[in-house]
Amino acid sequence: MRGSGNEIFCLPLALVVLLGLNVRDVLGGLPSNDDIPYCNCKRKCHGEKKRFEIIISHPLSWQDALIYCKERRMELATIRNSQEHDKILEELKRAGMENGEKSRMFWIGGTKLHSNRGFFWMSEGDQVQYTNWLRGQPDDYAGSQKCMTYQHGWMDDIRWAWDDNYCSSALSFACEYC
Ligand SMILES: [Ca+2]
Repeated sequence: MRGSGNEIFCLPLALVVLLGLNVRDVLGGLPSNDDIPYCNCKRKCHGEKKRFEIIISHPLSWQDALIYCKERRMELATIRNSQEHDKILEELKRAGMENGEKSRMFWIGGTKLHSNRGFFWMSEGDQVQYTNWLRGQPDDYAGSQKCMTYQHGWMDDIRWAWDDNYCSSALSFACEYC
């Protein structure tokens, strides 16, 4: 029917869409970050306040580990200096993994997947600067190792340090939070 009430409502809505205006802007403004549940997107987690949680009960691929941490409002762990390395060693001790028992390697949040600028941290997108690679690593073995693990070394390099590994491998992993 011509001139129905629907046309009166639809015309202004169509104009809003055509003009590229967000309907939410028109109808009362966007929510602030405080209104979005579980959003910690602006919060940095560095230094003293950083805590680690090592998950060894259900091994995941690097990508799934990333999602696991994020979904719980954490990040796949970042290690930005030797103090943070010492702190994760303390956590390994607490978890009874000090000498590579229970798990000899676990994911942390560095990758060079889809990157032409080398390893970067997923939590903030910043390039990895402090490094702690095992001897001979990263070797990008077979051109397929793009994700970062902590690994209990072997032979003449027995310590917890980093190795690049296959992102699809199911491994333990470490999340961080503040
Ligand atoms: Ca490697």
